[in-house]
Amino acid sequence: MFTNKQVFKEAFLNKLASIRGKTLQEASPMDIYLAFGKLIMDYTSKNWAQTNLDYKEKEARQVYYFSMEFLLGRLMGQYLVNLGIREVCQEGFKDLGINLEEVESLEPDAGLGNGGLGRLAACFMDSLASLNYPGHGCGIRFKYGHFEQKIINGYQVELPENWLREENVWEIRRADKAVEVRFGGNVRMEVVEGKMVFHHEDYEPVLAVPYDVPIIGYDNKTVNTLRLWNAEIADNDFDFPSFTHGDYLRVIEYKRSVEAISQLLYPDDSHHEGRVLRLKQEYFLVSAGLQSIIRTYKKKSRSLAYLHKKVAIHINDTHPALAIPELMRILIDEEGMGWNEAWSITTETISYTNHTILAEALEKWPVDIFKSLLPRIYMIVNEINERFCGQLWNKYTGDWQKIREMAIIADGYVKMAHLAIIGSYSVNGVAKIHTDILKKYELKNFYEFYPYKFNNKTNGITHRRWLLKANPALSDLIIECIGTQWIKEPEGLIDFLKYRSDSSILARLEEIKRNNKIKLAEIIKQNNLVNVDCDAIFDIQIKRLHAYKRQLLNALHIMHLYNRLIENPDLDIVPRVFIFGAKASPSYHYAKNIIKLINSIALKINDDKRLKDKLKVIFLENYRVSLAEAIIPGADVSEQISTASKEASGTGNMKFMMNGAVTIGTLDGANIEILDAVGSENIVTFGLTDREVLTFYHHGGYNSWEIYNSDERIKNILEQFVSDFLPAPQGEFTTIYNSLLHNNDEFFVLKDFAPYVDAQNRIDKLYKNKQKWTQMCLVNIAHSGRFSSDRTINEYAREIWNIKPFTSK
Ligand code: 26V
Repeated sequence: MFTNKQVFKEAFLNKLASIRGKTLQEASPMDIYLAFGKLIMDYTSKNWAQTNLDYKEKEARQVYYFSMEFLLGRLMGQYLVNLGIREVCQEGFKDLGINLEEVESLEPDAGLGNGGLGRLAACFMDSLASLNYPGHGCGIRFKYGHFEQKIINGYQVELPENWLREENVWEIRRADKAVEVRFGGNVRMEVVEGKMVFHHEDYEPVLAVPYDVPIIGYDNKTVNTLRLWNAEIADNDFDFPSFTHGDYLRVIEYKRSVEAISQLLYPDDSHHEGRVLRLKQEYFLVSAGLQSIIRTYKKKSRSLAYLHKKVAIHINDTHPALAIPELMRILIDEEGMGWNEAWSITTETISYTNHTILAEALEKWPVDIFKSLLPRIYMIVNEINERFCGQLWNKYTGDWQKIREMAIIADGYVKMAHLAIIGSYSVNGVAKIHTDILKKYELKNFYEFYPYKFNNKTNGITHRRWLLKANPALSDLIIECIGTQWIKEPEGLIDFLKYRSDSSILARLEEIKRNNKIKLAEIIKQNNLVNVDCDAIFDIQIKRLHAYKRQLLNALHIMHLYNRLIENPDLDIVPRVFIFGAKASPSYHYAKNIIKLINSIALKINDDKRLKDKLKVIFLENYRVSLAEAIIPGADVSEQISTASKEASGTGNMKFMMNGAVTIGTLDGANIEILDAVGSENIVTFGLTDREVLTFYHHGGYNSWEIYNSDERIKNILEQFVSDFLPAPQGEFTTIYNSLLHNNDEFFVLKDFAPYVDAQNRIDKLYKNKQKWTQMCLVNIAHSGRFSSDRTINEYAREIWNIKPFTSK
């Protein structure tokens, strides 16, 4: 293939001519990007086709990962790294006067996800392919990904993210593989030869057209498929009766309503809102996905009785939980199977991951909406529910309360988590503490009923994106020290520990961090017009904006530092740059208000000469995957400060440790496992434990006024929020003030304030001993291997999916 740069250059120039009709002189940057993209697709096409053929011929057991979200970010750079051709392309381009990084930066992020859950799905895709697992993704090709965030006058403003404006070079439309998904209508029942038969009639047909994206494994021949479905109107639906009557506008209206299904990603990951369109999206995804799986399966003309032997289907949270009744529908209505057999196949095929304990995020659909949109599916869910309640009755005879609590349909709602648990053979949480809380509290009843279904799979991140690609300088140093084995077996990073006392390696690690900080400072300068000191501590909190993630606690601490410095400008503290990146859901007013608060604090602080540049606050707009890749390598401190028990796992925490940042964190989610891995000397933890938090919730005993009245620092800061101290309209932050005092501080911000300040002081002390600090960074990097999604995927493969790496023999 590209054996040397000469070969590459020739291939590239040919491609440019053949698909853009241009020579290099005439080519625009976009021409270059598109031609190069096509060339990469050509390069991988043979392996892609071969992988598909192998899976088909060897009849390997395959897993399909169903997810409403795949937060892929950019693909070009990762493809080049995984194909092992990044260097040769870079050199070839250099000869042609082209800068590869600039080409890569023309790619829009595929922002088909909100946050952790969507990014996890993307990391899993990379690990599946890199470990040679037959595993594919199934999702929706949203026309508009997560919104583009602008900060205007300190406020978040949302713009549509039209990522498909230019051609998407990574996808292949497969119109021949389209399937039909049916909404609404009626179900007519008929008894045929003593058997009940169901006819779905007068439904609205929607054409689901797949777009396939290759998922290229690292240094192997595996190319898996991420299949994203697009909603379209079937050509022959254009001639439905009203059209012939000339009702042209209605036809266009109809077309629009069909296409709306894959139009946009819902930009909320904390509040379930029962919108019909969202339910339509969910059914569209699972119906299209399942039909295509069954069709492929049947090509081998095997009996569907063995489906579960060849196919594993995983549902990422409850969003694709309709896969359960949809698989039942296909097996019963289309394949003529009996209920019991269909149920046993379904429950041996489907497995489910829970990603949150926040009650307000749990999906439940009003029965009337559900029934009229999905009449046949509703009948099936109803049947599942009745049979399940029968089982409950046998075990808990007379305990109506418990039966109502566990039912799928109750109080006029269909509860998707209950459906997911009942219809799958495995239920997992995403970090030890999260799984324990599910078993002990949130899903206690279900754990009691199905103890064997519950298990933990601690999340992970792909080190190939978050270290190898995002931080090439650090990767090179690691390779120089311990070789390249860790790229395939990330737990091998532990060998780097040998260098923890090697002062020359520590010095180089320090230098790499400093250079990464310089790069980050340039981004800050460009975007925020602020100069920051690269010898300051870069203290970073980047994640979705949520009350429970407590960006507010961080803000309170910044205000506290500010007040201390104003009081004593000579205070001996290491200068700090506090960096934030976060999108708030457009309808989450409280979260948007916190963004305004942070920006107001930034405005107040950044220009105050009295601080002698010891404090800067930066809010980077439009946080997304590609920005995360630029930020994380330059971090000194990783802020993971959620209210204990609330953050199921967190994955940003893992990205930071892998890049040699020190965590300041609560005992929540995977922070606890990071603590176990690195030891208490290499992480700074603080605050209430999950037990304490849950005890306060259940038994009371917390009064935020008491803290306000006894801690002058807090009192001062809160009064500054509601006086004219900050540059913002009068009363702008009253709601925040009230949430802390008049609403009793649901997330224990005030309660954890003093411990947080102490923890921040420990950070300051630790950083003053630079050699010691760098040693902590090294220890974090060395222990980060177990947080690679390779470890996670191996566990899913062995303990849930029962799939094996594919070997061609
Ligand atoms: C919920 C909802 C609610 C209805 C509207 C649309 C929507 C979209 C996404 C979600 C999922 C929220 C759950 C979630 O993202 N959980 C995060 O999952 C990460 C991966 O497991 C984990 O690291 C984070 O701690 C957890 O918050």
